[in-house]
Order: sequence, then C-alpha cells, then structure tokens
Amino acid sequence: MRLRWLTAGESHGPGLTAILEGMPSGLGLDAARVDAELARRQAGYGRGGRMRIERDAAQFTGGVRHGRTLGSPIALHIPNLDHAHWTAIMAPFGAPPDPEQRAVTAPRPGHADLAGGTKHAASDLRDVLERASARETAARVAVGALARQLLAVFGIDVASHVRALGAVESPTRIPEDVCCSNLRQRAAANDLACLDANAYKAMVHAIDAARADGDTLGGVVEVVCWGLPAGLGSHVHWDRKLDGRLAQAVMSIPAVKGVEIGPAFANARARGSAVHDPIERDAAGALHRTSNRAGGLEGGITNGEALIVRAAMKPLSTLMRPLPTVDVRTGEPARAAVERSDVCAVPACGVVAEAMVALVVADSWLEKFGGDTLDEIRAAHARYVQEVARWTGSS
Ligand code: EPS
Repeated sequence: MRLRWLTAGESHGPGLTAILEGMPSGLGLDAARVDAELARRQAGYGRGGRMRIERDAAQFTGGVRHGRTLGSPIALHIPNLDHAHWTAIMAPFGAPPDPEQRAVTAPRPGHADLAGGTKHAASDLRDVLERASARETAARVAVGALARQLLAVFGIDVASHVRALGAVESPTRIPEDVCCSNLRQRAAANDLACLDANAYKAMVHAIDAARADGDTLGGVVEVVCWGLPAGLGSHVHWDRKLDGRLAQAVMSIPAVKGVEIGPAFANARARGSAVHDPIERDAAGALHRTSNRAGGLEGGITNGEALIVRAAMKPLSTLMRPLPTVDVRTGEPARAAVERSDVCAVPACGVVAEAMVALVVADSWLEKFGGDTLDEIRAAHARYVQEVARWTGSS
C-alpha cells in the first residue's frame, strides 16, 4: 500500500480531520477543487436540514506549500458549523451538561447504535453514533479530491450517476449510451445525478412520497473511471487484486451493503459467451475489447477499458416514523431515536464512492509507477506506455 489515510471526528464535534500520506512531492494542488467536491457531496434532492447548516471547506494544515505537495503527510480539517449548537454536549473536556441533554438510549434499527453501544458498553449511544454518522464521508471526499488531482495529471477522471433510487431504475447504460467524458456533465444537470429525464421525475416523486410517510430510500450508484492503462492491480494475492480492494473500499461507505464490478450480478445469470468481452486489434495495432461487461477488470488487473463499480445503498436508518426498539437503559419497548434525517442521500453516496474509487486507483497507480516526486512517476509511466506498445507490436 502506497497511499495511507485516516480520518477522525464526530458528526457534531468541532470538525473532521484527515491525513493522507504517500502522495509524491511536486504535485500542484487546487484547494478550490477539493471544496467543489465537498459541495457536490452536500447536494442532492432529499437531503435534510443539516446540509443547510454546513458549508464544508477544507483547511490545509500540513504537507502543502505554495500550492504544491511536499511529499510529507497532507493534513486537513473540515469544521462542523453545527458544532456551535452542540458545544456543551460534545465538549472534548469538562463535565457533561447537567441535566443530561440529547442522550440517545433507543437504538435505531439498521444504524450502528445497538451493535456499537453493546461493543463499547455505552450508556449514551451518542458515544457511538456520532462517529458512525455519514458525516465522516466529508473527510473521505476531501482526501479523494487530492487523489483525483494526482490521477488528473495522467488524464484519469472519475464520475458517477444514480442508476436506481428506491424502486425507480434509470435505464441508461454505461458505456453503451453515454460517452464517459460527458458523464459528469450530464449527471450534474439535475439534483439526483440521474441521466434519464423520466426516471428523474419518478425518483423525485418517490422521495416526496417517502418524506410524506416519514420514511427513507436507498438506491444504486455507478462510478466510472476512465483513462486507465491496462496493468494496474495484480492477479497474485487476495489483498493485491484491484477488484477486491475496490469492493472493500466502496463497501466501507456507510449504508453501502453491496458492490459489483460492471454488471456482475446480471453476468452471473448469463452464459459465458454473452459475458466475456472479445479482444480486437485496432488499426494502430493496440489491443482493446468490443464490449465492457467485465467493468474494466480481469484477474484483479485493469484491462484498459473503463472501470465500472456499482454500489447498493440501503435506505437510511433514521426514520421520522421510527421502528420499534428497546430502550437500553430501561429495557422497555420504545420507539427508535429521531433527531432529523435525510430522506435520501444516494447522490451523495455517488460522490463518496467516486472518492473511494479514486483513492484505490491512485494507490494502485503509485504501486506501479511510484516514486518520491511527480517527475519520477511521469517517467515511469511514459516508460511503461512505450513498453506496452512494443509488447503489443503497436509502436
Ligand atoms: C446522519 C444524520 C444527519 C445527516 C448526517 C448523517 O445528521 P444530523 O443528525 O446532524 O441531522 O445530515 O450527514 C451529515 C452530517 C453529512 O455531512 O453527510 C447520520 O446519523 O448518519
């Protein structure tokens, strides 16, 4: 592993902190591009009141000088503006407020409340849920935006769209219907990152109906990464295979319960001849595929086609009309805790999944072409491109 990163911070604490280590020196960084990704994550139809309070922006506190990376760990901080309303309850030091405020004792089914509370013997489940909150994904998006800037030097970009929201499916097929380079632009055209106008309307309707019922909705997002050479990742070990690493990274996003590479579940129901992508030599002599049903990966290694990763997000577990639960202090039946909630955060999940894919791909890039400086990486990459052309006979 070449790229390491950690985040810290509670949802209503002072803020989120991230450290990204392993980036080369000499990479020009644009802080505005980090904040633009943070703003994308905050948007989306179906978000709740919290996103009207926050204005996520990264403050850089290490690893960057005059807009260039130093090769030292990059540290950044994203303040929680909502913390102003929680200073006593979430104070890092000092006694808790008396009387106790906003303690959570009725765990929400589906959230980390009960499992984490049991694990840590927490009498106030807030000790767990504050960190389990998807607020943490803002920090992931910030470090992902740095990884993206490394990849952009080599013409690699990542975008996503919402394929399904609740029971509504977007019929758009990638890459057949959508040229990768305009995916981002088309996804930005509406507030659900949905590429199909009729599906968009039905999704908005579904969100409105769920909100009216005090309910929530999940969905499926699809991340596409294009511009990758064949040869990233490895076929030799479980922890080196890129498909496994992508699945782990994307599955770790809160509420994501399923990951597939390309149309993996549909492929499982078809015959091999209808699944595998024929290989062709183009006029210039380069090898490529006539289709991309493998989602850009074979044997845990990129094959030069667009990388396609899908994630299934379950509906958010904070329900305004809550499910039955048990109060962990009294042992009595109760209704699950409610503060406020998003009805749907599927478009935000797409932005977070893009960040996770960018981090894993950047890690594999550094593994293959890594050096201390960006120039060393450029040289190694150029050498590899030449080698591949020689090997395939296209140079
Ligand atoms: C979340 C509950 C809500 C969401 C939050 C995740 O927060 P709050 O309880 O403050 O209203 O808004 O998501 C974010 C804060 C975010 O930045 O995405 C939860 O319980 O997971």
